[in-house]
Amino acid sequence: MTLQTKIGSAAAEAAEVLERLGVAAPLWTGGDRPVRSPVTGEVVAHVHDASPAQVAKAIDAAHGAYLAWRNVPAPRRGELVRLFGQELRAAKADLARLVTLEAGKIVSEANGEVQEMIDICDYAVGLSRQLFGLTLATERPDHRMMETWRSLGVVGVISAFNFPVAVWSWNAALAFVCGDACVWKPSEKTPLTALAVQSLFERAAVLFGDAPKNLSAVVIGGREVGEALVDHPKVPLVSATGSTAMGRAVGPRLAARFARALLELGGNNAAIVAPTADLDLTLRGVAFAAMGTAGQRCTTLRRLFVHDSLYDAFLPRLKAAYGSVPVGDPRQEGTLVGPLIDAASRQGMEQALADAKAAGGRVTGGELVDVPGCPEAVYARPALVEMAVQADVVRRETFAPILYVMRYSDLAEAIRLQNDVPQGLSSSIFTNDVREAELFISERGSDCGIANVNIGPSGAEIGGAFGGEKETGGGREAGSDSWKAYMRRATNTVNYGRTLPLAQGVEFDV
Ligand code: UN1
Repeated sequence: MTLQTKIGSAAAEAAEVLERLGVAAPLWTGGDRPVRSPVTGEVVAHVHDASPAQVAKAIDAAHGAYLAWRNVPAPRRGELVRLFGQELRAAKADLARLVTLEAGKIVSEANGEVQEMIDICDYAVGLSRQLFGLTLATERPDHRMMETWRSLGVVGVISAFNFPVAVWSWNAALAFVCGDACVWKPSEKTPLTALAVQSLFERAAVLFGDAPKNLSAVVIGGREVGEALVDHPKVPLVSATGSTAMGRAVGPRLAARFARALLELGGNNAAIVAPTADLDLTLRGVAFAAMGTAGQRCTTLRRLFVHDSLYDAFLPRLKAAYGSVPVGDPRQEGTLVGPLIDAASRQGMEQALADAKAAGGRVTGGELVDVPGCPEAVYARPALVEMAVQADVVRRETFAPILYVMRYSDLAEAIRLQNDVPQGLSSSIFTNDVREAELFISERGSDCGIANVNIGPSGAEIGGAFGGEKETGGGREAGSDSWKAYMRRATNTVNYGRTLPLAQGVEFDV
């Protein structure tokens, strides 16, 4: 399959958008690190890596900002986040365009990503008046016991290419209202969007007036930059999104210095299509969750268990969707599947497909899609692989658009298989049987951090806590009480009497 037209330069467009977003040219020209657009494969910019010493300097400066910021009342801190949300609204189309150019997302998904940032800003503004603690029953007379939530310090944020800006905002919007500062290491594949967000944040800070300088910083680079952030004693929390391998490296380093880790790692998300499923709705849910974002979300649907009674009716419809889904330039209207991020991603996809075939899998799709004039861009048709069993290749996460489909006859067995992977991020059941739906989300059901009914596993809203179990890392971000990760809880007991009764009846009279 071939795209009809040669697609336009991404470099010229990126330059225009960066300028409109106020990112100074010296930040994205003249550096040693080339930035490629997966849309065309072109190098669109050259950014500057931070040295470990520069990372330490950024952290020290952020720590200085934190010491001032923590004294600002939380609702006033919320005002800065409100202004930042306004900047995001005004720049939505440009920032989304940059997300498309740098991460390859189709236009509506790129807009959705920026919308997610706006949503978390609104959420954080409300939260800035709700950072409440409890008053607790004390066993001693004339005493009061309460818990108060205090700011934490400098929060390190390590983000991945697939949500190059939204994931930072889930952390940063909460961290700022909680009284913290942030130092952000974006994926080395997507530094431009991070520079753009930093520029918008700085605009908001100017409007705010007296925000301390250096409340937010971006440090670009590879592993050494991440390590400098992870190892710095003035960073009490690192929130890291990426592969399980990355989490395995980051987690123990943080633990060694008793810092907190908030980990959002791999997912190997499944859905069960039960006998009473509404197949039209299921088809759309599965198609978006499995093929959307070219299979490059942590929450992408990777495993599908279809009940025997529907398998032969449902599979041809799903295969037809795989055969017809428009793959191509994500800027073009009508495209639903954009490029893979790079050639390494394609290699991983090919390896997984070869392994699946060797394990008896029957592959539909998965071939390269040729885009004229862009030999270095990687476009692939999503692959559907029918598997007789949940082989090893199915149990590992391949960050590419591959959906493994398996039959099931017994729901308990399907739930066992859905849970029988190392990862535990997101999961779904499609059913209209209330018993099945409730069982799936019960104690004996899905073991994931996210368990949905009649919705695919991807596309979570910010209002809920986002994250997963097992090798997904256990972190929770965004809504519910996730804000507590960015604060320090203090228990305060006050004696307003004239005697000193000790707890547990202990006597100690001197
Ligand atoms: C991720 O893939 O890194 O639920 C995050 C979703 C999005 C976030 C995914 N809101 O798909």
